[in-house]
This record gives sequence, structure tokens and C-alpha cells, in this order.
Amino acid sequence: IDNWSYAGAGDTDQEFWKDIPGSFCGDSSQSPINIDTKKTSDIGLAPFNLQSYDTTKPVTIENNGHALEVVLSNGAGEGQYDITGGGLNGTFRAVQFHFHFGSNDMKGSEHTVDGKRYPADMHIVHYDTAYGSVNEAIKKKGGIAVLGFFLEISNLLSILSLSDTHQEMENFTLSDLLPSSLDKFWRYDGSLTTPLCNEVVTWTLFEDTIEISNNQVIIGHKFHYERLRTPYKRFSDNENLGRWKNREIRTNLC
Ligand code: BO1
Ligand code: ZN
Repeated sequence: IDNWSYAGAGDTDQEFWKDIPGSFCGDSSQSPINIDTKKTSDIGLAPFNLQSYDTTKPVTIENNGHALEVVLSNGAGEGQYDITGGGLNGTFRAVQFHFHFGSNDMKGSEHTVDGKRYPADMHIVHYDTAYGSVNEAIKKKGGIAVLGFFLEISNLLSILSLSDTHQEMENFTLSDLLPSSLDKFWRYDGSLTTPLCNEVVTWTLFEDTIEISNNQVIIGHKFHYERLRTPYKRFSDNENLGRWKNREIRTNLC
């Protein structure tokens, strides 16, 4: 069913994503992008409330063939990882998070900051609960909110141990993964970064990074599914990309 790939697979790779039936990959508000920090400015937005991330629950880690993914929702439909604030309208529920690694430390992250590519990034994918399900929300502009974090290599062990096989984790706490400061972030309206590339995503990219160990990044390289063409050049020189700093911020594009 997933007849697309990143690279080296002929007519399924990135240049052809736009030709997939129902695809939005050739549209004009695609992600990822480069954050040009000189073009950002501050507006006042509320801080995020990510309290629900403090809960400890079982999760499943899997290689979905496109990324290393951790499934959060167990299908019970209960409000689990619900977030508010951060300038989002309403309540957004996390369903999964995943990582984008490269084949080596010099690449991996999909978004870039002033041209800098991090060894990996992590995307927590939420849908607007007003739409009832992720399948409905994915059809609506702003129906999806992704919180993106850049990963940097440090000697610290993070809480998540990765495996190259499907793995259950009994006691997992999402907030343990996050950087200590969530105050500074960039905001723009974009898309899913893979087919069908729906332009329904309110993107939040946090300036503070997550530190992972060298061993973990080596494991991550085994799961590299990297983009050929990234980021998209979307913004002309006089367009502003929003940035939130110290819980104020701003934005505006598109
Ligand atoms: S990303 O965060 O922009 N890299 C991204 C890319 C693709 C998806 C999600 C996030 N895909 C969608 C699937 C849906 C699924 C949803 C949540 O992820 O198209 O079928 O329900 O897992
Ligand atoms: Zn992603």
C-alpha cells in the first residue's frame, strides 16, 4: 500500500511523490523547510501545556518502513496525550512519534536551522480532537499539529532504548524525552513530510534540542530513510517565519 520511498528506488522516490494518486506533494506549502532565524520575529502566544506527557504508559516501538516510530494511542480512544496552548486552537491528541535519522551524523533531520542539519529529529504527531479521529483531521487545514525536536549527540543516555525489532515498553514517560525548556519555538503552517503530504500541519519546532548518546545515534543510522530533496524552498526573502521566544512569539507565513 505504501508505494513510495526516499531514494534510489526508481519511480517510487521523492521526485515522483507528487504523482501518487491523491497526493499533495507537488503543492506549494510543503514541509520541511529551513528556519532562517534572521527572518523570525516574536509575537505573544501562550506556552504549551504538555502535562499529559507526564503519564507513564506502555508503548510499542516499531520500524514502519519509513521511520522508527513509537505508537502512543492503543486504539481505546481515551484522552491520553492531550495537549493545549502554544497558540494552537483547541485540544490536540498525540498518536505517535517518530525519528528521522540519516545514514551518518552529518544528516538526518528534515527541518534545518540556518542551514544546519541535525543528526536526527523527532516528530510528535497530534490531531485536533474536534475532528474526532486522525483520519478526519488529516483532511482539514490545521487538523494536525506536529511538535518537532532536533536531536544532538551527547554522552548522556536518554530514556528511550531503541531496538531494531518491534519492541514493547511497559513504563514509558513521554516528558522524560523532552528538553528542559520548551519556551522557544518556531511556528509555521506546512505539510506532512511524506506522502500524501497533506498541507494540514501546524508545525512547531523547538529551539532547545534533545541529547542522545553516540550509541543511540549509531542505532538510529540503521533506520535512516532520508530525503533526497530537503528542505523545500518556500519563503522568499521578504517573507517572515514565525518564532516564539521566551513564550512570546510570532509568526506568519504563507
Ligand atoms: S511528519 O511528522 O510530517 N514526518 C508525518 C508524516 C506522515 C504522517 C504523519 C506525520 N502520516 C500519517 C498517516 C496517517 C496516520 C498518521 C498518524 O500519520 O498518513 O495515516 O494516521 O500516525
Ligand atoms: Zn516526521
